[in-house]
Amino acid sequence: MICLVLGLFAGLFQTACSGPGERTFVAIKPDGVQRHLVGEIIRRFERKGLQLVGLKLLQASEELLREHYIALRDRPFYSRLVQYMSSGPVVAMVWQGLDVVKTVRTMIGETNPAESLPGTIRGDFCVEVSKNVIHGSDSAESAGQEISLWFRPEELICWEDTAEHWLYA
Ligand code: 3AN
Repeated sequence: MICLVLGLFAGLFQTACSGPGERTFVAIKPDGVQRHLVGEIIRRFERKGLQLVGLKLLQASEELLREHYIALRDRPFYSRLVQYMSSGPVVAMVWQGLDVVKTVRTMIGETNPAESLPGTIRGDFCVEVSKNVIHGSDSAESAGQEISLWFRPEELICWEDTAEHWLYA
């Protein structure tokens, strides 16, 4: 009974968690992990002022990846994309902040690295669209779907970010 009540309180705390802004899903793809870019990429988001609320290294199943890329299922590269994404571990993350979906997409750059400006992650670290290092949700709606596909609610941590006072008016 006590456990049930404590669990309910924990659940309430999770859903009541309200930092500034919204959340987005980010994945460092197998090439990013193999090329030891994990620290560099996390460093960029942290320095920007975004808050990390979920993080794990995992070998994604083909089933998960097929679902994740379901909108691209009719594209000729779909199978290759799923294969590439399952070829090694990925780092899955959830970041929170004001306009975080847009901010992260801007920091990532264009889908095609050749069109990504220097200073963006794809502009700085890759050359080919089929090995473009990182994924970031393209809208608040897909962020919500992707976060619940990759993370269980209890894997997302509500924590007080003391930098918030210096980042937001
Ligand atoms: P983004 O990742 O920039 O949102 P999407 O959603 O169009 O771009 O594509 C998802 C992923 O599919 C890309 N990150 C890339 O890995 C792969 N991809 C997109 N276009 C191509 C293509 N023409 N050839 C091979 N892979 C592609």
